[in-house]
Amino acid sequence: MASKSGRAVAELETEKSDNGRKNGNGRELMLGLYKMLVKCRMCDEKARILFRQGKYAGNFYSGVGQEAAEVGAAYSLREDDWIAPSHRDWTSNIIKGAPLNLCFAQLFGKATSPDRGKSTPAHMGYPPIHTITPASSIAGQLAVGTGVAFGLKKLGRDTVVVSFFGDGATSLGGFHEALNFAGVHKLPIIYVCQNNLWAESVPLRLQTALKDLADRAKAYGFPGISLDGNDVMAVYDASTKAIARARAGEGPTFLECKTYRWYGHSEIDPAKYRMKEEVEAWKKRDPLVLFEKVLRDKKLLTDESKDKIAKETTQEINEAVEFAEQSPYPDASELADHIWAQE
Ligand SMILES: Cc1ncc(C[n+]2csc(CCOP(=O)(O)OP(=O)(O)O)c2C)c(N)n1
Ligand SMILES: [Mg+2]
Repeated sequence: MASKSGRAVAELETEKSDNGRKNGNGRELMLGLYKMLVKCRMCDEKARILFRQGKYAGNFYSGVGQEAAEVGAAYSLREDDWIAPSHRDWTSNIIKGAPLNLCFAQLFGKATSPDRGKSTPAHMGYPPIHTITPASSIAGQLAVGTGVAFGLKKLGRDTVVVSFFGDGATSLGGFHEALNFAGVHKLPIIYVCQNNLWAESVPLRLQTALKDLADRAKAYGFPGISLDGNDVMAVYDASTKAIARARAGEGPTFLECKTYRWYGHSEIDPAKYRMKEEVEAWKKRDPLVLFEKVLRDKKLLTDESKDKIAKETTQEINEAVEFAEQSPYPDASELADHIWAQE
């Protein structure tokens, strides 16, 4: 798939900032995207190590390999916009601006986490930054995100929702009901499908006879676009346009990001159902390495600046892990607190 990076950057050179992240400057934008990709990759890899060290219970669903789709889709969101993440989107909280301390406290189930240790580790939401705790049932979160978009429209706000989900979710009834409703009511929502070819051990060819999942949007009367989900600028470009469309009241867009998860469905899945060759071929299309090459060609990244970014990120992560480790577990007495609204 051809990269859209060149066009996207040229357009962004003249674009005005609406979230403090674009700064009307392609250079700053690209470096910002790169740093976020690195942060998501390093946090995710750290989360995997911590799980294997037995530092926290439950499970973890790694998004390594899918960072360009995650970062590209959510990076240009405004503070007051919303994200409805699924099980593999723990890092969407990081992209939206959650402090790393809270993200790692969430994994550890500590009292300092946003839900005070109530949800399963990777099911993180954080109300102040408008990320919604994932619903565990696949496609369940699509109804929640769509409901929030409906509420925003009723309130007359120009805020939008990014809904993240996988290829497997598109086979379930909840997906079709949510998209149908959003099409009818022209809701301000961007449906971002991370098509990683597998739903746990079920391959895409047993999920659908379609070649492009984006074609599903035709049935609901709004645009569907298939993208190289490992090209961060291509995803950013498409997502920025979809967000602008949603803000203008023109309704939803479906973005299918074709990508791949490097590891098992979760940390307890050795993923023996996949061919080694398939995994290796996708690893050669590492979204970070692909973008690094773009930056080096534009003289925006050197060995030195790359090392500096990695070192600073490592330190930030280490401090957050220490905070999480030292935080107390919630007291048993608060088991039933924060579940029902207080009178
Ligand atoms: C309704 C329902 N069925 C099954 C599960 C178990 N489950 C959790 S994630 C998952 C796979 C989802 O695949 P996909 O939507 O492609 O997302 P991915 O895991 O690839 O990111 C399954 C089957 C569930 N949580 N909910
Ligand atoms: Mg999948």
